[in-house]
This record gives sequence, C-alpha cells and structure tokens, in this order.
Amino acid sequence: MREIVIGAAQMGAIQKADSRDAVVARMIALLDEAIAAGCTLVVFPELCLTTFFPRWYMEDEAEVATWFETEMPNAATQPMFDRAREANVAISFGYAEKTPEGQHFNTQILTDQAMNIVGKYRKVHLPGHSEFDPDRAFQHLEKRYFEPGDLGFPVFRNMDAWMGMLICNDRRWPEAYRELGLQGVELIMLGYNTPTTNSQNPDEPPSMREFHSDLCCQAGAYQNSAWVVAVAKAGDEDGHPLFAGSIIVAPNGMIVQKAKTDGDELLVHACDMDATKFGKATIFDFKRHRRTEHYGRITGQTGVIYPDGTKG
Ligand code: CDT
Repeated sequence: MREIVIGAAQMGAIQKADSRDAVVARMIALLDEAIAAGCTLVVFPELCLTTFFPRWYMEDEAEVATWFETEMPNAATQPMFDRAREANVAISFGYAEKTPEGQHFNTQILTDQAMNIVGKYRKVHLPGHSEFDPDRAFQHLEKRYFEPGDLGFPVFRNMDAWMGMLICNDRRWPEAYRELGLQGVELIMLGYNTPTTNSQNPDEPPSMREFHSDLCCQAGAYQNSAWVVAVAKAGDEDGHPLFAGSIIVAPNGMIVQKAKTDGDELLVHACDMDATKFGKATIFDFKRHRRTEHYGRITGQTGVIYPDGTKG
C-alpha cells in the first residue's frame, strides 16, 4: 500500500474586495483541519487567492496586474507555506502567475512536504473569449488575461507517487488526462471555478453543469486508472454563482468523496496509489492496447474536417 491521506480543500466565494491576507487565513484554517484529520497532501482550487477575476472586463493594465502574483511564495502566502512546512504537509493550489518576462499564466503548483515547489503546471485549455462579449449574460475573459500554458502536461515524482495537475476547463478534454496517463500518472489534482449557469444558454440546469464536471473527472480517472481530486471554488462571488460539488474519484471511476456545501469545506480520503495498478495492467495497459497508427487526427488537426473535405 502507498497510502496518501489527501484533503480536498473546497473554498467558498471570494469577493472582489477580499484581501489576499483574508483568503490565506481561510486556507490556513482548512489546512489546520486537514492536519488534524491526518492529511499529508492538501489540494486547493484554481485561482484560489482571489475572486474569479476573468469575469470582469478590464482595459487598464495596472488594474489587471493587481490580480497576478509575481513570486511564489510571497508575503501573503508565506504564512501558509510556514504552517504546512511545520506540519510536514504538501500542498497544491492555483493562482494567476506573472513571470519576470511579463508572461501571464493560469498556474497551479505542487510542493513536497518540506514545502519545496516540486511541480508547476500552466493551464493549456483556456475557455472563453478575449474581447467584451455583449451577447453573454456575463463575461469569461481567460483568453484576454492569460496565455496558453507552455509547460505541456508534466508529471512529477512526489511522496512516492506520480502526480500531475490540470486546471478547470482542462478536465473536459480527454487528451489532457491521456497526456498524463501516458507518463504513468497516479494522482491528478485539479481546481475549478465554474459558473452555475451557462452564460450562453440560460436553459442549462445547474444539475447538468455539475453532471458534466463529474462525468469528465470520472472518465479521466477510469480511462487512465488514476485518482482524481477535483476541487471547486464555489458560492456567490459578487452576484456571480459558482457551483461546488468537489469530488475525489478513485482509479475505477467511482466518486468516493463529494462536498455537501458551497462554502469552505474539507474532504478527506486515504488514497492508495497502488489502487492504480490494476487498471493500468489490464483494460488500460496502454502498451498492449493503444493503436497509435489510427490516432493521427488527434494531434494533426484542431477543428472538424468532414470526410468530403469541408470544414466544420
Ligand atoms: N475556469 C474555467 O475554466 N471555467 C470553465 C467555464 C467555461 S464557460 C466559458 C469550465 O470549463 O469549467
């Protein structure tokens, strides 16, 4: 058995006016709860230090800059790093990263139990749009504020396991999980900020939105025989609701833990990394069963091309 007791630290709403210090204090409270529950790894959501700012259209670069971190750890997050180091607990969380070269990424990091940053992932699948869209009920401007990640889908050796990260919209793309699966990933950590309503389809019920989230995480876990820890930032942010429903999914695709509230809430599960072995050795033994000679379109084209040559 290679058991890691994992805490999925769902976070409730963060308002535009909330300070980093106040948010980090909430994260430390969740961390303390996780430490008391015996967790050695705690996963927080996407962009968890601030409100989900890509819903706001901004033209002023100085204003945009206020949502980004230029170093990690920094003054605001250092107390959380200190608390985790003292307790020998690894963490993973998402934030908006501005590099010294001035690039902007939607980023998630992973630490070891001594709080060294041992892994970094930058979101590849950026949803939404880059200009103000008057036809939407609300904006989703990730393509405006971030560049697509430039690190691919790396997998890291940490705590005697192979670990990878995805961020929010990535969870809807089977290619993302398979990139990790092909590196033997055993644990996939992902955070999300997903609006409760579809800005382009008011008839889509919230239950269906949560169903799609579960569906993708469960399929990704099962088809790659890996644990998936999917952690929401949820609740009503300045009148904009995000759904909750954080889950921990076993390598057989079954949900073993699910959040009950849309606030700060910790899920805890003892995840045995050896439970990934059966699926990887049988139905999803990639080296025996994959037929790459038929997969050329997966990397050769993006949009649809119909058999008669017309483009979708
Ligand atoms: N944060 C994020 O990636 N949210 C998206 C919403 C897509 S709607 C434009 C998601 O896939 O959950």
